[in-house]
Amino acid sequence: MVSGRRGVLAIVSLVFIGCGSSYTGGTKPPGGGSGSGGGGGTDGGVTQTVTIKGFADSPVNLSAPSPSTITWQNQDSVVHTATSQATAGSYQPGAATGGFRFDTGSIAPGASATIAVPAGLASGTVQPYFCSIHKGAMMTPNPTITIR
Ligand SMILES: [Cu+2]
Repeated sequence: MVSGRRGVLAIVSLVFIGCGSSYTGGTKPPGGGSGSGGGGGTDGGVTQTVTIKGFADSPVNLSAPSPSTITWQNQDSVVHTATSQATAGSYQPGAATGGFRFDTGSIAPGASATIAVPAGLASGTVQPYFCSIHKGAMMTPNPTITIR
């Protein structure tokens, strides 16, 4: 009987874990992880986080491998996006020459969104982006991703 109860508890906790994993509310230490050393060779295994707080993306210029993954974490009380633009200040969705197009869509307060940096991008390529809601009203209106 005890074992039966344990079984139920195990199932319940598994369900909770399952739900929890889809919500990326975990507290990752922002930025600092340049020392992600070791695990080389995994395809796109690098994930970096940009924090949006006080209408500012931080770091404002992110250096990212190709391929890799970037997550934006919205710590403001308003909705933001991270949307690629062809030219800094155009505030029109697009991609820079040799860059890549992306759009997180609306990121609710407290939520996060992830995009993939595709493989095969040339080192040194600069891809600017913007918040499609606040545009020039952001403290960092034209943050960038630079392929390293
Ligand atoms: Cu915004």
